Order: sequence, then C-alpha cells, then structure tokens
Amino acid sequence: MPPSGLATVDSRVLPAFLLCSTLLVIKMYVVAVITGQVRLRKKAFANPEDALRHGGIQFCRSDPDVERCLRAHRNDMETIYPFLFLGLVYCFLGPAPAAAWAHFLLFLLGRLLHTVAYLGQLRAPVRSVAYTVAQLPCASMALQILWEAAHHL
Ligand SMILES: N[C@@H](CCC(=O)N[C@@H](CS)C(=O)NCC(=O)O)C(=O)O
Repeated sequence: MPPSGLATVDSRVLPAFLLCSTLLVIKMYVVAVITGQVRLRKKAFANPEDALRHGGIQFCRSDPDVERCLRAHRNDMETIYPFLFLGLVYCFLGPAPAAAWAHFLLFLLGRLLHTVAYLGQLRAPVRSVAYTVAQLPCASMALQILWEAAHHL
C-alpha cells in the first residue's frame, strides 16, 4: 500500500474509476426516470396525491412493471454503492493501470447488461450471469483491500 495519500494514485487509475462510477450513477438516474415513465404509462402511483392528480385514488396501486423497475434499482443500490467504496479504496492500493481498468470495465459492462436484462426481461440466466460478472471484480477488490489492510495492522 502506498505510504501517503492522493498524490500516490496512478494518474490513469483514478480517472478510470471516476469515469466508470459516474457513468453507473447516471445509469441509476436513468432507471429512476424510466420508473417514473412506467408509473405514468401504467397509471400506478406510489402516493395518493400523485394518483389524485392523474385520474383518481384508485391509481394509487402497485404494478408488475413498476415493481420490476424498483427491483432493478434496488439491485443497483445493493451492488453499485459497495463498488463506489471498494473501487475508490482499491485505487489507493497502487494497482497496475491495466488491471484497474479491467476491474472497472468488467463491473461497468456487467451492470449495464444487468439493467438491460432486468428491464428488457431477457431470458434467464442472462441477468444472473451479468450480476456474477460484475461481482467478480468487486470480490477481487475486496480481497485485495483486506490483504493489504491485514499486512498494515
Ligand atoms: N437481493 C438480491 C440478492 C441476489 C442478487 O442480487 N441476485 C441477482 C442475480 S439472480 C439479481 O438480479 N437479483 C434480483 C433482484 O435483486 O431483484 C435478490 O434478492 O435476488
């Protein structure tokens, strides 16, 4: 582990992380926007005041397509939030730029495919494979962080 802070991060590693992580945050915003659009199209609102504005209290209800969007968003929160922590700490371990890029890109592509598979209802096991592919670099980064931390106790 490098002895000091930000200055020791390779100038190609941190931008790679920032690029991938910010793209994924934007992807989560897109899922939220899609959820809102599906609510409007299916007339399925979470709050009575929204339902009243769009036709009546009976439209304060659940809908399978809205539920699917919410599950996709929840799965993003379960996976992308930990990546934001793991990826940032990993940058400070001094990884080789190619290895760092491989970790970040694999996660980015896996999570993009996961969203497409979830919202597009692609046949199983596409979504599960995408999930697993994205979790592999996270597991790798978590192990490397543990390893380095344990050696600096
Ligand atoms: N909280 C997840 C944990 C396991 C997981 O994330 N599985 C992936 C691949 S099967 C998934 O897409 N789960 C669907 C989901 O979280 O809605 C679940 O309940 O399934």
